[in-house]
Amino acid sequence: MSKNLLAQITTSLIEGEPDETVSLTRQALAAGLEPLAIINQGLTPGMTVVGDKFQCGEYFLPHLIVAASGMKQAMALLEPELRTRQQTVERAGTVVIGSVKGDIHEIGKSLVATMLSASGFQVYDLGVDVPTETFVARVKETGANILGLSALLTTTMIVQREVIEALTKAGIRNRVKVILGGAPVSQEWTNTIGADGYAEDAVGAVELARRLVG
Ligand code: B1M
Repeated sequence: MSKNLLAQITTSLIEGEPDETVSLTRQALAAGLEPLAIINQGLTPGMTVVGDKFQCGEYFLPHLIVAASGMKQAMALLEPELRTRQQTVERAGTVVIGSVKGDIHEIGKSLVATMLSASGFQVYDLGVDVPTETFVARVKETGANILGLSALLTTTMIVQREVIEALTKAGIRNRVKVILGGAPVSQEWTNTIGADGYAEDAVGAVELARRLVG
C-alpha cells in the first residue's frame, strides 16, 4: 500500500499531474509515511525521470514547469512535517540566484531556481534586477557555495562580470562557484569573465551545480 503510494507520486510527477502529486502526498502523510521517504522514494525519482526525458528531447519546457510546480507544492506540505520531526533533507548545496541589475526577466531564472530546489539544493532566490552588492551580501550571509547569475539581455550580460569583480573585491570569490545562464550567455562569455560554469537550461543548471559542489 505505502510502496504503491510512493510509486503513484513518482508517476504523477512524470505524467504532469501536480494536483494528483499534492493529493497523493497528503494521503501518504495520512497513511503514516515518513516525509523523508516521500521525498526520497516518491518525489525525487519522479523529477529525475522528468529531467532525463527533457534532456533526450522527449519532454519540453511546459513538462518541466508543471513537474517542478507539483514538486514545489508537495515540498510545501512536507517541510513543516520535517520540522516537527526535526528531520532535515540532506542538502546538495546552497545556492543564491537572481537576475542581475537592470534585468527584469524572471521566468527562466525562476525555473532554474525551482529545479535546483526540487533537486535538493537550499535556494535563496533574490528575484530580478538585483543590485551587485546584494548578491555579495547574500553570498556572505548564507555561506552559499553556488551563485547563479541570470541575464537575458546583451546589455545586462556585462553585469555578470561586475558581480564576479565585486566578489573578488570582497575577498570571497574563492568561496563560491559562479554559474551563468540566459539566452545571450555562452560558454565563451563564461570563460572570458572567469565564471565557473554555464548552463543552457534548467536541467543543465542542476547538473552543473551538482558537478561543481562535488
Ligand atoms: Co524581453 N527580451 N525585453 N521581456 N523577452 C528578450 C530576452 C529578447 C531576446 C526578445 C527579442 O528581442 N527577440 C530581447 C533581448 C535582446 C538582447 O538583448 N539580445 C528582449 C528585450 C530587448 C527586452 C526589452 C529591452 C524590451 C523593451 O522594453 N524594449 C525589455 C527589457 C526589460 C529589462 O529586463 N530591463 C524586455 C522586457 C520583457 C518583458 C518584461 C515584457 C518580459 C519578461 C517578463 C518576465 O520575465 N516576468 C519579456 C520576455 C517574456 C521576453 C522573451 C519573449 C521570453 C523570455 C522568457 O521568459 N523565456 C525573450 C525572447 C526569447 O527568449 N525568446 C525576451 C522563457 C524562459 C523559460 O527561457 O529566460 O531563456 P529563458 O531561460 C532559460 C535559459 O536561458 C536558461 O534556463 C532557462 C530555462 O530553460 N537560464 C539559465 C536562464 N537563466 C539561467 C541561469 C542559470 C542557468 C540557466 O544559471 C544561473
